[in-house]
Amino acid sequence: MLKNIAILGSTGSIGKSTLEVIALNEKILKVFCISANKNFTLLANQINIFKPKYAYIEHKIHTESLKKLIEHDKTIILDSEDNLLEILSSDELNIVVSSMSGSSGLKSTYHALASKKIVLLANKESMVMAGKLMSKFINNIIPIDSEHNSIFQVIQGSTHHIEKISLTASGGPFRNYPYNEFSKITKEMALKHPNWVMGEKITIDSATMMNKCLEIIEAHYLFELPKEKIDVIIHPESIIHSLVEYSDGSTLCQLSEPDMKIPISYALGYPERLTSGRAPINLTSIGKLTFQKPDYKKFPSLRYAYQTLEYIENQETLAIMLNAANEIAVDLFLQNRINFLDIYKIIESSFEKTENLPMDNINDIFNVDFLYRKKLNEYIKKSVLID
Ligand code: MN3
Repeated sequence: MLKNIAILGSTGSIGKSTLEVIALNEKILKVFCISANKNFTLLANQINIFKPKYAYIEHKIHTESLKKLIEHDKTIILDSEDNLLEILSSDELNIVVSSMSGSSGLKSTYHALASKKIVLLANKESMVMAGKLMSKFINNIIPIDSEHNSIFQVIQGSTHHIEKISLTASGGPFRNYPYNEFSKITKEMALKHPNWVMGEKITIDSATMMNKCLEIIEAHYLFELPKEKIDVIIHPESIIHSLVEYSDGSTLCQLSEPDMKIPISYALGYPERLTSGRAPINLTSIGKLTFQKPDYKKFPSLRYAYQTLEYIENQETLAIMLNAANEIAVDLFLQNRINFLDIYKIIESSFEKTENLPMDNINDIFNVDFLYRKKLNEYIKKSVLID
């Protein structure tokens, strides 16, 4: 059966890899709809090559320029977010790849789930913000975050007898960097990830290890495991993408090159396996794999995840605050307006600013997110972190 696919965030790193995998498997995968934030030249190229039925650019200022670059009439350019959401519930559509960066991905991801679509989830922020609501649709979510995808591959739908999962982490560019130099870390230094090529937001998250913090929360919801059963292990080579430990002493895992096309192709083909364009790893040429315990003093981010999960049952808005604080801090760091350690300072300050507010539907989540961002911005201005 031909699968019709929508890619939200097609010009980002995950979106581009998804299109590469689709091109290798044209007989079974078809691009139905693509959307991008503002990169209209790349979006136009993608439209010219893949001829999707629909396309959408979020920054409407670029809609006309986009239309001028399209060389055929097979694609309808949608002119509003509402139209995009309508297409996401179309009967013709099978799979939605949620690959936008940050909290902006939540609305369309949630809409796709509520429309009973299979969602391939790369946008971990939406799971962090709305984990409880999204859990209702857990059987329709296939993770493409490499760690969670590897666990998904291993457990085959059952968390029976799991003692613990260990999310592997490369440790980012500052794994061996002296802690007393952390305040001097620049944006350029932080944007150089040793193993993965990714967008700016997630690359900074990897440098602060906030990425792993968000992934712990993501894993909690995806696999319905308590925080005691979720661990992190540093594995600088990024070959093993996570470990699942069972009560009988067995540990299972999935190994591959650090290339997102592998988890993406697994998720697109599930339950079959497709061509990803990558060959299996060659262990004799890799030689050795190494592991370390994470350094909680250098990277307090991991602690934030456990702190959040400890109280989340009674204080559901905690994870929204954590995510908002991180997004605001990363944004300021990318603008060179705060230093690296200020990112942690902003996040740490955020914990005490949460309230116990009702979170019964998706709009409640947007309202809380809006309120918390306002609070955070006021705090940041007041505490002279920025001028
Ligand atoms: Mn990951």
